Amino acid sequence: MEKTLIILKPDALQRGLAGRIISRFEDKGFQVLALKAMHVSRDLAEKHYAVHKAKPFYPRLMNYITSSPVIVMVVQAVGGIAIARKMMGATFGSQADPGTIRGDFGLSNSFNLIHGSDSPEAAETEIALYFKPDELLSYERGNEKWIYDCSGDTPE
Ligand code: IDP
Ligand code: MG
Repeated sequence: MEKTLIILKPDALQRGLAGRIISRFEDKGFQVLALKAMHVSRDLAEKHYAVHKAKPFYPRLMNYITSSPVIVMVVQAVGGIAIARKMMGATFGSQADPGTIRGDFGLSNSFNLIHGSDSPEAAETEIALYFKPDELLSYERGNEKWIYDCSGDTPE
């Protein structure tokens, strides 16, 4: 099982798309382990996007992510990091394929609705930035055995 950090960015909430985006993760079978609405502080934004500090779009990215509240969540699935990235689509809304979240809901290359961790290392760091360890739930789902074939050693 892989945990990943998903952020429904300010445009997702402002445009009233948050519920539909969350539904896609539920529909796919991801398990939600944590979810909260919050305002991203400048300090947190700088920590989260430190790798982009030198990029030309960095100042606008800082303004964007701190401009209005977000919903941040931790979701889990087998291979969940790559699956979530596929569901999000390409970074630019103008290029993301139809059927993906960015492809279906946005046009902008900057306001692209959603963040998802891009590696296990990033997921661990990002989850720790947004959630305290005791905010992550651990619970059994009643339908787990219909989401995965659990008859073997690992869910398949
Ligand atoms: P990702 O969100 O698909 O992983 P990254 O390259 O990590 O994309 O960029 C982080 C965020 O910075 C993007 O989601 C987007 O909001 C913004 N961004 C990336 N590239 C550009 C750009 O060329 N112009 C404007 N904003 C950008
Ligand atoms: Mg990225």
